[in-house]
Parts: sequence; structure tokens; C-alpha cells
Amino acid sequence: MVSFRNLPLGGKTIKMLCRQCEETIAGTGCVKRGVCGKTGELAGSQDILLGTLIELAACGIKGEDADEIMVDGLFMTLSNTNFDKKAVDGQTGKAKKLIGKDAEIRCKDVLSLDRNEDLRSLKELLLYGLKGMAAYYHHARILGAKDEAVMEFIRRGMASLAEDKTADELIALNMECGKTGAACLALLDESNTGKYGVPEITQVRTGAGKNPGILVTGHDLKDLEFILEQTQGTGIDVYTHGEMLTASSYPAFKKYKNLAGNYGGAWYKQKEEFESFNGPVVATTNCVLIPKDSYRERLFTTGTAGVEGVKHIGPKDGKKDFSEVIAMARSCPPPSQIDDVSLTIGFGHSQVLALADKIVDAVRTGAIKRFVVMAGCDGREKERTYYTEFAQSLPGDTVILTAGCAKYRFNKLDLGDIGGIPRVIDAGQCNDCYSLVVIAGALAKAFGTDINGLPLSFNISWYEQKAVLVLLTLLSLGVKDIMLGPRLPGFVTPGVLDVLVKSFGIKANGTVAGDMAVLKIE
Ligand code: SF4
Ligand code: SF3
Repeated sequence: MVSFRNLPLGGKTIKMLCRQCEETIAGTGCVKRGVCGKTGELAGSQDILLGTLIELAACGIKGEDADEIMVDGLFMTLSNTNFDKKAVDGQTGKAKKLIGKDAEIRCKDVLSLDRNEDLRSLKELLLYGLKGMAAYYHHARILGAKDEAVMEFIRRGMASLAEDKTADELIALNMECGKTGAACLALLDESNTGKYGVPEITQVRTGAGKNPGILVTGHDLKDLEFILEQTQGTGIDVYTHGEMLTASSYPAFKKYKNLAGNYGGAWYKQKEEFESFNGPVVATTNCVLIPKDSYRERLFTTGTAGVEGVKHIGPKDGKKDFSEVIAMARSCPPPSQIDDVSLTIGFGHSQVLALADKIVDAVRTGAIKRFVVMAGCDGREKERTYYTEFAQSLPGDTVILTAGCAKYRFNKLDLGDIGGIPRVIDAGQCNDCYSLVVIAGALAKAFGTDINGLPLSFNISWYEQKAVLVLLTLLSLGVKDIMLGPRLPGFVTPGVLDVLVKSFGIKANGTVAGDMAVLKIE
């Protein structure tokens, strides 16, 4: 069996090799312990899980159970999702059971899938896109949606990782991943709006109230719904954190008077923010970090999220029981205030399209000269202040379209509005990047051009694999000249980068404000 430990890595003995996220050490790979805190043992378990899922796909096993194991298993290996080796090994066990006990798991180390480094790089790009797709499909499935075409591609894409493929075949599979990603994001958009209503432009307060609270982070709206239902009449307030901020714009959540607002910012500040929240915190998905002792006892995970030694709340008869979290909240002091501003959210595609005439007029009269999509992920490196500086230095006739936790780099700045159109249009979570594509398509139609003909630039910040899927989706839709940062993916070889630059005009945004010149904003 081929192992990445035999790969040419300077002859060093390594405990693990993971380079799936933007923070990977030195931009090349975490080899001793992840920057995220992932240990060599956990990385090994995740590799075995992925190898088993590839085998599951290669054996052509499908159906309800197999699909759930595949989708949830992929999601569990996404950055900052599951730090519980037992849970990861348990998922491998479920997959093995379906394959049959005599099954030979042919691939043990995913990064050893090909000896040719460009082919391996293209396979990694596909695998990370598939992880992102699985995460979004998981959310749609939880709400009862299904799309066999998405599932068929996930299976075929996974099986192809163990097959001999040419570079052209792998590039085509990556484009198909992006195209299927668009369908998957559309499915999730339909599921969210079908279940919770069409997001409305909403003001959300970030200050802390006087009641004890529960903080809910991650992307899973259904978990938030369970918690809001179960806290009715208890005197406990529920706050959103990170990507859960978007929930407050859905009509179905507005009816809960104890949805008190948003506490804190993006995931990477959670160690301080969960500490000062004082009450229990529920992590529903990525990004969860290995907790500090100061709040470890107050942290709960659910769904695909997990942290060793942290209480996990699983499903029971299609429901989840958060009574232990509620009981803990009762005995905790209210949150300590860390800021108190008002955020404007809820610019999903329906709301923006309702403003379309106003926006088109503003472009025609020259009041709006350019749109910049600043979407994706936030992260903890100090170089990411680039995005704050970038937003601040954009001319006053520029509108920022955002989605994902990247927005926390500028959504608390007062950037004003253009004739009533806010200069930061927040479409929601990273999956709501789909809304940005719909908006761009509608603008292109209004101006009789294609997306690349619009006064529209893309400056995408990435961190994890959902962003890889969103990037592949944009590329498959023909979007060109995307700036990507703060660093280019460590798994992309110079050969693959050359293809991305020549075919799609991808640019590294660098980490210095001087690189803004690349955007050429007139
Ligand atoms: Fe390193 Fe990122 Fe992998 Fe964690 S997820 S081990 S930080 S590359
Ligand atoms: Fe953020 Fe993890 Fe990517 Fe959903 S919560 S965008 S980083």
C-alpha cells in the first residue's frame, strides 16, 4: 500500500500530512500537528475514514444509509469540524459494515493517491470540493431535500480518486464538481427558504442582554430551531455566533422573541468570545476549535461537529434534546458585553432583486461604479487585516457583496450607503454565495452582458473546503479573474496553478494593501 510517508518530503519522518486549509504550516502541510490542533492520530483516522468512503463509492454502494454515511463522513473531515477520534473511527466502522467485513480498503492515505504531483494536486482539489459539497448537501438533507444528481456525482467523484485519470479528465471532474456544486447550493437555498421563509433585510444587535443565554454557532439552522423551540418561556436568551448570524433574517426565526442578537464575530475569535459569553455554547458545525479549560465544560457539539471530551448531543427520534444545555444556562451569569453595534443582514437574492431597479439606476447614473464580491472565510492570521483595509480603501461609489464569515473583517465598519443602498450587502452564510451568483446573473441580464462584462470584481478569501467548492462553482459558471487569498492553496502545484491562471485568470491577492492595484478600480 502506498503511503504519503514515502513521498519526497525532504527525507523527514512525519506524523501526518494535511494541507487542506489555508492555514497549513508554511503553506505546504501540517506534518507534526495541525495549526487547527489536529493530532497525527486524528489525521490518521480521518485518512482511513476517507479511504473507506472512497471504497464505499468504488463498490457502487448507495441508498439512504450509504448516502448519509458518505455525506456526514466527508463533512466530519472538513477543517475544524470534528476533533473526536472515536466519532471519526465510528463513522469508518459504519462504512466498513456496509462494504462488508472482508472488504479491502485500498487507499489508506488520501494524499498518496497519485505519484504524479500535478495529478495528486488535481485529485486533492476534487476531494476538497467534494467535502464542501457534502457539507452543503448535509444541510439540505437535514431539511428533507434530496437530489440524486448531487449524490451520484459525490459517489462518482470519490470513486474517481482511486482511479488512474489524466490531467484533462481530472480538470473536467473538477469543473463538474463546480457545476454540481451550483445545483447543490440552489437546493440548499430552496430548502432554507422553503422551511424558514425568504430572508428579509434585518437589523441585528450585537450587545449583551441581562438574561442568561445560550450561544449557537456554526451553520445548522435546524439545530437553532430546536434550541429556540425548547427555550420558549424559560427566560433564557439565545444568541447567534459566527455563521449563525444569518438566521435572524429568516421570518421563521423572527417570531422567537428570545432570539436576542449576535454575540461576537468570526470563528477564530471563539476562544475569547466563548469565555466571555459565560453561558453554554452549542457548536453545530465547523468551525469549532479545541476549547480552553475556561469554557470546556460549557461547550456542546452536535451533528457532524465533535471534540474529544466535550458533550455531544445526538438525534433522538428525529429530534434533539437540549435540556442539559438549558439547565446549564439557568445556572450561568448573563454574557459580558464585548461590543454593541447594529448589523444589517438579510440581502438574499430575493431582497436584492427587489431592489434591482434602484441598483440598475444607480449604476446607470454613475452613483455606483463597481461591485466587489468579498466573500468566503475569515481566519486568524494577522495578514487578514488586508480585507479590512481593502474594504476601507474602496471608493465611496463601490458596493461590497458578501457572504460567509469573511464579512466579519468589515461588517462592523460604518461604510454608509449609496442613495439608500447599503455599501455592504450581506447575503448570508458561505452557502449563500449562491445568492451572489443569482444577483450577478440578474445584473448581467439587466445590462445585456455576461458576468465578466459587469463592473464586478471578485476578491475571495478562503480558509476551508466549503470555500473550495464555492470557488469551483464560480469557475464552472465562467467567472474570470478572481483574486484569491490571503494565500493560494498549499495543495496546488505550480503546474495546476498555471492551468488556473491561464484558463481562469486566478490571481493571488498577496497580503499587502499595495496589491489592491490589481483590481484597477477606476
Ligand atoms: Fe493543518 Fe488545516 Fe489540516 Fe488543520 S485542517 S491539519 S490546520 S491543513
Ligand atoms: Fe467560516 Fe469556518 Fe469558512 Fe461558512 S465558519 S465560512 S471559515
